[in-house]
Amino acid sequence: MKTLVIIKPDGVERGLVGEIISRFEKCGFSVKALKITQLNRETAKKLYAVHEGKKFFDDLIEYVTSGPVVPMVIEIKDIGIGEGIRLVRKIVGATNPMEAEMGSIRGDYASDISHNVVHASDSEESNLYETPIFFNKEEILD
Ligand code: 3AN
Repeated sequence: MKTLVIIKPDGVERGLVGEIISRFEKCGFSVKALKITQLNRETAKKLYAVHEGKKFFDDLIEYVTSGPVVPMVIEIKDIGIGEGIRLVRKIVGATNPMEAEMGSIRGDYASDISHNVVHASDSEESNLYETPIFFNKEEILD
């Protein structure tokens, strides 16, 4: 299965890009597409469309456009999409860093729900929606 992970502006600024990629690689994932880019407001709103209208939406857009992000498509073989996404979420940790297990990326590196270092697609549908925001088919290796 393949899925999308984004290192958010705080993760890039704090120099955690290598560490985060390494955690996925050590778990058996390989990188199939990778770039560094800065989101404009329109793209950020598209990415987080499910949160539109929530009280944290404006701050979320402000934050995710505040600096470079590193989106990537990672792949793991012989695992179905549902199970693979569950594994990615386990490596990433819970949305609220206070609930994220130590040993997960957010458990180890985040303390604030609004600045939680990484984003990972949380379902097959969100992956299908989010991946093309960053990569076209030709940019993702087979
Ligand atoms: P995740 O990133 O774990 O998939 P989502 O998609 O529910 O979580 O939320 C997207 C982002 O919105 C989170 N990473 C976080 O930055 C922000 N967010 C979610 N819930 C809250 C909240 N209650 N207060 C502030 N920010 C939030």
